Amino acid sequence: MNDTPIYVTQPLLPELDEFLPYLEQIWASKQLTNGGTMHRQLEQQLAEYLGVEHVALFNNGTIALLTALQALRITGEVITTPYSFVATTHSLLWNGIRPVFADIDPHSFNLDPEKIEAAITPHTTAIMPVHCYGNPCQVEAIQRIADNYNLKIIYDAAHSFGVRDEGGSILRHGDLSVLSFHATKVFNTFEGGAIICPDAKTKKRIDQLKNFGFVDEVTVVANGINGKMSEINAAFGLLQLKHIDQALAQRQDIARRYNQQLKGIQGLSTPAVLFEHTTNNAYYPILIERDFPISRDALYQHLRDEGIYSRRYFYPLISQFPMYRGLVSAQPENLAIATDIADKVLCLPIYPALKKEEQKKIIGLIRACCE
Ligand code: T4K
Repeated sequence: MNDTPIYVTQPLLPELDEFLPYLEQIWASKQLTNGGTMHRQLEQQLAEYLGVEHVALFNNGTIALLTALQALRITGEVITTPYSFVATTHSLLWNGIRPVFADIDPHSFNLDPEKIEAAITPHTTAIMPVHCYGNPCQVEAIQRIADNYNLKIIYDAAHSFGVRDEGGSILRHGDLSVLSFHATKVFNTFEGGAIICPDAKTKKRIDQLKNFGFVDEVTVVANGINGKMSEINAAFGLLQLKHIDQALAQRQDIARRYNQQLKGIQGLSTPAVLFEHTTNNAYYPILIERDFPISRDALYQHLRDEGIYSRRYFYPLISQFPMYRGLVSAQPENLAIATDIADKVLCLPIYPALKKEEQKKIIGLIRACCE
């Protein structure tokens, strides 16, 4: 066993040799960005792979979220979760929208539909739920609320690459879904993201918004942003697609081993017992309860001391950060479940290249705390 640090994740990185032909093509074409061949191919191949109608690529997931809100002309208040990465709500602030936090469901760590309904005011225009860790939200209940109150739904699906339910891709739900292809994600383009669009008209508007609002050389219809993905990033995505099925299977194997070998530990819950649905194993969150021999933070530190960099995603809650904590909805009394989960969660390393002996070391260290 070597002493190389073991991080919570490592990017899916095919052999460098496999990437060189793509680079040669880009060099030969001299088209580096602004919707080149690689960009077009990746949009098409992703739509096929994911089983969705239209994909608009972006330079990262955050700009994609910003643009999704702009595309649907969302204003006023948006109901969202505090249990996510800050980019979720930062995208609201960048659009001058007030986030309204609602509490989460303890069986999915996603927005609780009942809490969404209770948070609606005359200013509410949309709901922004997150399929946290790739765990599907209660999409039907959320859709019913949106229909009843005439609200839009933008799913932050940053973690949800390849997640499906009985009817197909979970990315088909709501008005728009947004993916992240950041290096730490299941599928990565170094930096990148996408909006899943239900129809060609919506995709066209989104494509204009990610290109400064240009419609043609002399016409600008909106204060759009530069959200375009470069050819290098798109090419890397094309290469990733060739490896993604294997990568997802490797993640599943790792999750299964954790589930089996962390089963029955007093005070420790695994996703196998926590969640109703299976996910893409983008993350492996465990909960450390009070009857575990040491605290969550002590376990986090103990693993760190041994070179294992687990992460407390998502602690602190977004609602605890200075730009949000003054909001009435950000008060911990309003977010009891999210507060509790954030205090207990620890995401263990999971990524295709994680070696069996590395996983054994992680499991061994956790089990040793109980002896
Ligand atoms: N919505 C949600 C729900 C999200 O989770 C995110 C991003 C977004 C929206 C926004 O999407 P993007 O705009 O990012 O596309 C990471 C990622 O930066 C972020 O993309 C992600 N969520 C978030 C959950 O995690 P950090 O600050 O924890 O990353 P960092 O740099 O500490 O990386 C974690 C570990 O991964 C490192 O210890 C080592 C390893 N690593 C990381 C990178 C970047 C590598 O081995 N290689 C790498 O290149 O935020």
